[in-house]
Amino acid sequence: MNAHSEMGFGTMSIHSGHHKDAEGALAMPIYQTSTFCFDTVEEGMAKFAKEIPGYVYSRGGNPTTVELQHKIAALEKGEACVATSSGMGAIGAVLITFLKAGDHVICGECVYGCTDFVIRDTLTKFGVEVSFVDTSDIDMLRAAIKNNTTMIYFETPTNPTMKITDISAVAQIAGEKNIKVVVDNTFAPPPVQYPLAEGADFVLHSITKYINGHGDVIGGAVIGNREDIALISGSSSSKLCGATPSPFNSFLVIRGMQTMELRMERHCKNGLAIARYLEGHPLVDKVYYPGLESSPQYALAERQMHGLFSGVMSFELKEGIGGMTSYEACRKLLNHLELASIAVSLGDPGTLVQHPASMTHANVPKEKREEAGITDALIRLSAGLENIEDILSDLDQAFKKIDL
Ligand code: LCS
Repeated sequence: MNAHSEMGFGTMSIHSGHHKDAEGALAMPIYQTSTFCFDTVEEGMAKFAKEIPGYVYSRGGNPTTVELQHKIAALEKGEACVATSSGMGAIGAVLITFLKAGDHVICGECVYGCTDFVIRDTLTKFGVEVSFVDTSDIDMLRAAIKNNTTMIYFETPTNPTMKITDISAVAQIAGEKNIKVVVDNTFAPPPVQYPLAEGADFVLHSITKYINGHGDVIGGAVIGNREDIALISGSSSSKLCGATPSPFNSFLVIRGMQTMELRMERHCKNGLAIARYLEGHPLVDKVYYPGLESSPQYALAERQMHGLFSGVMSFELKEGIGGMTSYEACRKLLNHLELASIAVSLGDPGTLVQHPASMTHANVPKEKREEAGITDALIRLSAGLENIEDILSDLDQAFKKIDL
């Protein structure tokens, strides 16, 4: 924990970190180097043996990336962090480090499409048993635990259906049985939600999204206790399997993080306003956003997400608009948007829309997709930082074009 850990979120995102630059540079320098020189063979030997501190090779550690790790750990109120070259790198790091053949993993029934693939396909190839369970249903989760269950992995909110799981309830059940709880917090990063404070063992992120916040980096991070993070960064996937971020990307994320509180407030405020607009629109059938008072999970979301919720939501259109199926109507609506971009990703400055069934979750088998609520008519929207009137008027003009 660093000296700024008791300060407000906005202060911490600027001042947390440990780097004191030898030249006095205020901004974190980019140590764009693959390797580090030793004055003597003896010094190199001592650094490799970890008898003295210091950098040896950037796959194993780099000052710019280490500074980023200190900052992300501080933001999540965790002891330590390992940054990775992508969110999938962070997920792979946790799975590879802490699972072995014969273990059983419970994964949330609805997770990002590539996560679903890695857990369903890749893990099982290595002899890990997997069950997909709706973790928002605590009784179902409890019933799914077996003697060999060693990890419960979930997203809250889920991508793209925005379902919430009670992290502290899961942590309580898992704690009784020594099962590790891993929460993907990509959709609701601090200051929205703090999974470690709710009892999770690990929190991970695609920092590609809100943490970098500018749509120009692919990156990931895992945060947890010092011993567990040392296992990942010292001996397993990030160092030996090579999912290391570039120093330049680490620099960009450090820069992006400094405005995170302001950005998150605006993303969430715009998100709520758009969700309310969609809920009141006569052509919209359902809106999935935990910040709507009509959401069955509103009370839990309000507590766990500190009333901020997220900037992401999904929605379905009504059947029969202009004689179209809701699937046809949703494609047409997206094609008519002028300000919002059709693009996968979220947490960017600009509003993004996408069609999960054919894009982010296309590799999830159709039957499983539909069980999780990812229908062909579902649209996901990530509220950007634009002025809300402009986002709503863009939606308005597109709705008018499908309702001729
Ligand atoms: N976890 C979640 C919840 C995600 O949404 C994503 C990517 C990842 C992990 C993986 O992170 P990456 O390797 O891309 O940094 N989600 C995407 C999405 O919904 N649209 O494009 C990517």
